[in-house]
Amino acid sequence: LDKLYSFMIRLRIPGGVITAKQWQAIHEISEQYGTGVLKITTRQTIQLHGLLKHQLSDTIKGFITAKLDAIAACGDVNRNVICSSHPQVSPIFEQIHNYADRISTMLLPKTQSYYEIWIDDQKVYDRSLESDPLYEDNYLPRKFKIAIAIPPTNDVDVFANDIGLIAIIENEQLIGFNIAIGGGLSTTHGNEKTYSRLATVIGFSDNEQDTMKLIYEVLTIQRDYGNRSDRKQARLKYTIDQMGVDNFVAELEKRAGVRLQAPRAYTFTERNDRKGWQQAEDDSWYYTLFVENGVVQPNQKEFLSHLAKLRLSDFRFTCNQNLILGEIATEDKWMVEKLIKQFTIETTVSGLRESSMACVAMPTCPLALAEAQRYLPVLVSKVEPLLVKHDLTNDQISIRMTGCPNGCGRSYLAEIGFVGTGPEQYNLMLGGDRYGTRLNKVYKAKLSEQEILEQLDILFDRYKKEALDSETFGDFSHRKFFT
Ligand code: SRM
Ligand code: SF4
Repeated sequence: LDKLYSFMIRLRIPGGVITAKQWQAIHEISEQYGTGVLKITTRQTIQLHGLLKHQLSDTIKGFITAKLDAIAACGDVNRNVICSSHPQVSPIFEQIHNYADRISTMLLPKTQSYYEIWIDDQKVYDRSLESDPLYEDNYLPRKFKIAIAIPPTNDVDVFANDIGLIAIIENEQLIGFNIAIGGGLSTTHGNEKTYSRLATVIGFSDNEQDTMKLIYEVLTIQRDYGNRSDRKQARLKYTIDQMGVDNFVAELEKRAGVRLQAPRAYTFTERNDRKGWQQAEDDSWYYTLFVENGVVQPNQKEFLSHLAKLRLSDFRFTCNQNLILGEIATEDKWMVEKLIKQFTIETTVSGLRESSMACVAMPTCPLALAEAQRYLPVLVSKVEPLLVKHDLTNDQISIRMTGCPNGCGRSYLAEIGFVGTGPEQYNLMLGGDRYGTRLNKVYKAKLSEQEILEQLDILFDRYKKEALDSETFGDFSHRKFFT
């Protein structure tokens, strides 16, 4: 008897928007071939587990028929390009959002082997047409990530990316992007040479063609200078620190033939999703559904399937692992409201839970040292009474957990971060800010649940008594323990 191999598939959905028809296809594929569980990821897409080897070809054909693909969703290439999700943040949201798709397309590997392998195993393209000036024969030394933030929201955690674009908007016009490079979160326990790094803002570009050239050439520099002998030093953040930011920028400007301007001012004042009903400038309606840690619950899945069949909305994934039902016409809103009631979708959760995020970790992630997605909801239920005790119930403190130091749930950018160190054991990280612009640091290492709860009890008590006016928990911890 052969082994029963199973796989995970992650889709490439730049900017995270799909049609109702595509949602229906994903739903059906998950029922027919997967475990039935749909997981919204921290990079605005969806992944399915438990896909069996002998059904893989049919599964991928199903996605291709729905005009969905998994190309470059993993591997040493540019990954899913993410973008702020809430159209209400700007009247020119759509214009900026379109960049996600264009950048993703520009940076796709040229090989057509995906279709060759999964459609019919026939050579469908002439290899000579596949030469790839970007990835050449070696691809990148490591994965590569790009995010576009539309201030005032930093829902994408723009500084965690190899390239971060910050849209600069004046008088409701896009005047260009600040460009940040070299963000990345992963560390390795016990390896001092690894570190989390926020992307450095290197300048501003006011011309679309220049912006695209600059993005492209950051990748070619990483391709040519990135470390190919030590995988732990291969991300762009290490290449930049090895070269020095100024040298990197000089090389970038030379390759792109573009001179960067001084960065423009911007402010981030939010990171969470705007839950519930919101209306955009064009009067269409958006409903944001809280999906705890991105795991779509059975009642949510049924609701979404019903809704998808009615074709009343599109479906948008957020980098906070939630789901937005978008572009709902005013005359259709009542129907969506009716379904929301029918499937008991509207839930009230605490500010803490709403601001929580966890990576997958156990049981499917082979790198997990501790639980995350299955355990954070339990821990939050135990922390909530502490917030009540200290009269902090309405506080939206960000709390994130990852099962290992790779940081897939971006725990290094939380006010309260947990990084798994072993079974039922976590580093408690403090001092990150609420909007993803400052990294946290280890406050106490290798804590059990009981120790975590004891520490948080003491910390909330001190925060309540010693915080400055409007000081967030993250800023308070940073001031008290790390300055
Ligand atoms: Fe991740 C590897 C899950 C976002 C840093 N990540 C993995 C793997 C594929 C484990 C593996 O290599 O075998 C995980 C699959 C678990 C499973 O069972 O499904 C995994 N990463 C995820 C997701 C699904 C977490 C989630 O709960 O949403 C996220 C998928 C995003 C997507 O749609 O593409 C996810 N991963 C991230 C992020 C956050 C981000 O990009 O904003 C990070 C930190 C940012 C960064 O890249 O620095 C992240 N994942 C990693 C790393 C460390 C990379 C490094 O620089 O060393 C690994 C391990 C690796 O690449 O060797 C990793
Ligand atoms: Fe797995 Fe670690 Fe990523 Fe969590 S942070 S999904 S445990 S690789």
